[in-house]
Amino acid sequence: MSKRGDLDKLPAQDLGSVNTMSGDHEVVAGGGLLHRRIFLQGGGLAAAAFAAPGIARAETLDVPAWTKNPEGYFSGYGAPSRFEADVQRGPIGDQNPLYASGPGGIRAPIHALEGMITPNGLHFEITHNGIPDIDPDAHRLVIHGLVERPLSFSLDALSRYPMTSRVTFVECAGNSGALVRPTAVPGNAQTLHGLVSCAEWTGVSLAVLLAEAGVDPKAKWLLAEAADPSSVSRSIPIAKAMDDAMIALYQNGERIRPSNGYPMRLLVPGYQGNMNVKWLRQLKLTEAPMQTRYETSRYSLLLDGGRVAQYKFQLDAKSVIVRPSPGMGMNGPGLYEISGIAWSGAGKVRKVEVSADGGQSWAEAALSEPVLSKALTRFRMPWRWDGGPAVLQSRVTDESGYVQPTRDALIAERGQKNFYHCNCITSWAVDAEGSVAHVYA
Ligand SMILES: Nc1nc2c(c(=O)[nH]1)N[C@H]1C(S)=C(S)[C@@H](COP(=O)(O)O)O[C@H]1N2
Ligand SMILES: [Mo]
Repeated sequence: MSKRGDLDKLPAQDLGSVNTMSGDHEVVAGGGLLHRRIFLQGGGLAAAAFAAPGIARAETLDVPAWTKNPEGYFSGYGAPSRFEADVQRGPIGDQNPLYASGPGGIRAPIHALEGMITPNGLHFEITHNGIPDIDPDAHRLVIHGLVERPLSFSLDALSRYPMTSRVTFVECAGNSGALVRPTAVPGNAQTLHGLVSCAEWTGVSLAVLLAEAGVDPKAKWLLAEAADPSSVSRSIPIAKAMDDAMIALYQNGERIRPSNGYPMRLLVPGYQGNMNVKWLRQLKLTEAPMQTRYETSRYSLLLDGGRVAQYKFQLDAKSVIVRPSPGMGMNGPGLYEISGIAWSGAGKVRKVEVSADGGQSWAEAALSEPVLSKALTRFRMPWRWDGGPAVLQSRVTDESGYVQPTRDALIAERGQKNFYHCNCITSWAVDAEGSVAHVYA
């Protein structure tokens, strides 16, 4: 690939010496899916099998202009190569991504990234009312309510506690919600599924701070409230707070970005994005949930028959193929690597299966290490595209045994009245010209 943007051509790859009937290049499912062992360490044959037209016999080694010009200087804070300028977050709908203030969001370019970590400048963002300009020295986090000792922490004070790090995803409960619409919208991986990102977050375990304040046994919930103009506030079960919640201070090694909650945010791994309260300023321990706006009017699931599923916090397992995906044309028949991301709010990804025939047959993909609990997991699947129409799907199973549902199954269970927690299988149709589109299969 010469560029990473929307109009990429995937590299055409030569079948070379691949024997589709034997050994490591065995066809294991319809549409030309090959055994994942081609990617596993020690497989050894991957390089030869993927020999692409871009690889030529080496005869000369040019000395281009850049080799002769020692240009370029250090910078205090680095930026990506100018050739990567089209790797950008994208607005939601028609909204201007450069809004100066107020509510909005911006989606991560998941189709243009690799591995499991989202660079900080590309992490998706949702803000319900602007991005506050918080002075870290003046900011305080207050823990009060049903505690023995109400406490107020400066950023400095928090930084004196032992810190922990964990790699975890944050996903908006509204991510992928367009898939409940009656007809398939012509979106791509970013516009349909870009409200998820994954970072290494470092901070202080919430259990440590709660122990410091002394939890009253009557406390069953805590209200987490923000210092931004939207005052996002959510009720968090005390069990989650004591389990793996964190007051995050760092994002991928540096201070959290202003738009992601600087100088501190609540992190509740695997729970609805909205509960990861950014710009956190108070935790109030209570006996019961507080029925805040963001757990009543929003982020609750309206079901058929006038019922509402409230306090469904955990995000169920989801996966999506990002390469190929709409906007990336195929470049002739041959071998391709299908690459995608999978995650689950319940724990680790156990396996991802891929189909090239619209779900009639499946083959297991290779998972890239490390596979971490409640983190994005990269999967890869070797595919020999014969140049004909194909429908690509991925289906994740998590360590709890939960299997990502088909769209029909999800709608049968929940109806189409709400778009939250939409985690059904996505279908990308590849046509004979090699263009890729979002379809319902
Ligand atoms: N204070 C505050 N916290 C917030 C929000 C907000 O608008 N204000 N948005 C929430 C929503 S809806 C989501 S999906 C996540 C997004 O986190 P991110 O912007 O770091 O990706 O933050 C949550 N925390
Ligand atoms: Mo969200």
